Amino acid sequence: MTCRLKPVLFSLAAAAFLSGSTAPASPTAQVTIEDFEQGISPWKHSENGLFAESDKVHEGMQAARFALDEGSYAERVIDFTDWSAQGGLSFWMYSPAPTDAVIGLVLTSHNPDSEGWVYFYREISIDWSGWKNFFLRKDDFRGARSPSWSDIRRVRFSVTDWKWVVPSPGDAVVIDDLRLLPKETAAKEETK
Ligand SMILES: [Ca+2]
Repeated sequence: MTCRLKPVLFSLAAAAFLSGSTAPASPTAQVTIEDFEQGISPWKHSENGLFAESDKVHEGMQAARFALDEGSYAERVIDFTDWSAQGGLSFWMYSPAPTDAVIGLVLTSHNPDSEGWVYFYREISIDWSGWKNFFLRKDDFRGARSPSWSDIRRVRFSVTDWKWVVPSPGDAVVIDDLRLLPKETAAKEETK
């Protein structure tokens, strides 16, 4: 009888553990938004705008190559939408050489009182070579039409959408490891 109870107890413990693992992330947890290990299929993108990348990778086996051509964009729906307790966004980007390109990073939100595109955004100048780690706090973004950090629905890289973007035809960057940051580590943007 005792022996037959053990699997039940184990199952209960496992169930408790598993249910705990699906609870909302705490402010101290890192949340992976995209590591590209499953490819680029969740991404909607312009023709020739995004490719799976397995040569230049920051972590794991895959990343994504984003073209800096005019009109290029890539975006995906985000599973983890409530960023209110998180500190900011981290990602790695590789640029083979400095360019004059300026792209937009967009976090699409929602505002029931607005019919327009509701989003946070910031520009990124592709002016370095090698891997660069972006640590972006919430106040590093600007907002359009009163977006909310508790309702972030999509992430988008864009060489379109605004007059201030600057394409660099024929060039591309590699993106990897988009993560939400715990509050205490989202201190600054830095290059490594
Ligand atoms: Ca990866």
